[in-house]
Amino acid sequence: MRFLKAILFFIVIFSFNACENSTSKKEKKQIIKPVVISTWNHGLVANELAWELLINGRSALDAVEVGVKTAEANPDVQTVGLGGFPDREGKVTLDACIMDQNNNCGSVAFLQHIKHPISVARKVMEETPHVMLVGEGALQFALAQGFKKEKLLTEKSKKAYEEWLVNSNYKPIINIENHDTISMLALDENGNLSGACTTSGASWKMHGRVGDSPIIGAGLFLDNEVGAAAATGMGEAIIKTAGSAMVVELMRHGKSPEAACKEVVERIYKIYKNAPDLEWLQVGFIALNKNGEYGSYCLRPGFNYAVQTKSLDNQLMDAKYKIK
Ligand code: SD4
Repeated sequence: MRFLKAILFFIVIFSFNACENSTSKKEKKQIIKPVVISTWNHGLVANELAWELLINGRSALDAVEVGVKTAEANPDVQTVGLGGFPDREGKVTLDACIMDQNNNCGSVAFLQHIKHPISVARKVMEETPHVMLVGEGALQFALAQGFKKEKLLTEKSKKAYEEWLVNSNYKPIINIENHDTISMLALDENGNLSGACTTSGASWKMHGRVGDSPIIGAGLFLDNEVGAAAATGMGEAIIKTAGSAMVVELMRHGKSPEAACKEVVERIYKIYKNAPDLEWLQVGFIALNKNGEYGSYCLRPGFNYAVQTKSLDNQLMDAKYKIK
C-alpha cells in the first residue's frame, strides 16, 4: 500500500511539472534571429552583405559595419560617404556612429576626406578611451589608424552644388535631399544587438553643422536587454527629442517597435506643428527589439526601410506616417 501511495505521489508531481513546463513554453515568445533592418532603398544592398555575415554566425557589430559601408562607398548615394552632397562651402563633411551590445560606442562628426567614417567610428570605440572625435582631430586619428585621405566630392555632387549656389536657398526637399542617411540595426544568432548610422548630413548645411547621426541617443541607441532604434531625417528635430534613446525607452516600457517610433514622431510633430519648418520636415525611425520584432514610423509618406529575416526575403517596407 505504501509503495502504491509513493508511486501515485510521483505520478501527480511529474504530471504537474510537465504541465507547468508546457505552459511556460507556450508563454515564451519565439525569438526571430538573425534580423537586419536598415533605412531607405539602399538598405537592400546593405542588408545583403550584413545578412551574409549574420547567417554565418558573425556578430551584429561586424554585420552593421560591413552593411553600411556599401552606401558609404557608392558615389550614387549622394548623402552618405563618397559622393555625398557638400555643405554650403562645397565641402563634404561626414557623421557616423556605431554601438554594440555592451553599450560600447564610437562616433565621428564633421569628418572630411575619409570614405568610411563608420570604420573610423568603430576604431574610436575600440582603440580610444573616448566615444566621439570630431573634425580635424577625427581626421588625424583616422590617418594614424591607416585610413586613406580621399577626395569625396564627385563631379555629380559638385554639379548639384553649383546649381544650388545659384539661389543658395536652404530649404531641403522632403525625401530627396534628406533621404540618404543609412541607419542599420541587427540582431545576431547569439541574440545580441548592434547598430550603425552614417551620413553626409543635410545637404547645403552650414559649415561645421553636425546632425543627429553621430550622436548616441539621437541618431542611434540600443540597450541589449530591450532593443535598438535609429533615425533618419532632419537631425535637429531628432536631437531635440533624444529620438532613438526615447524609442528604446518606450520599448522598455512595453511598446512595440512601431508604437514606440510612432510616439516619438508624435512628440516631434507637437514641437513643430506651428513652426514654418514643418513644411519641409521629415523624420523617420526604425526599431528592433530583443525578440526580433521590428517596426518603423515617420512623419510624412515616402520613407521606407529594408528588412531581412530567415522567413522574409530582403525587402522594402513602407513606413506608416503621421501627416496624411
Ligand atoms: C542629418 N539625419 O544630418 C541626418 C540626415 C538624414 O536622411 O538622415 N537624412 O540630419
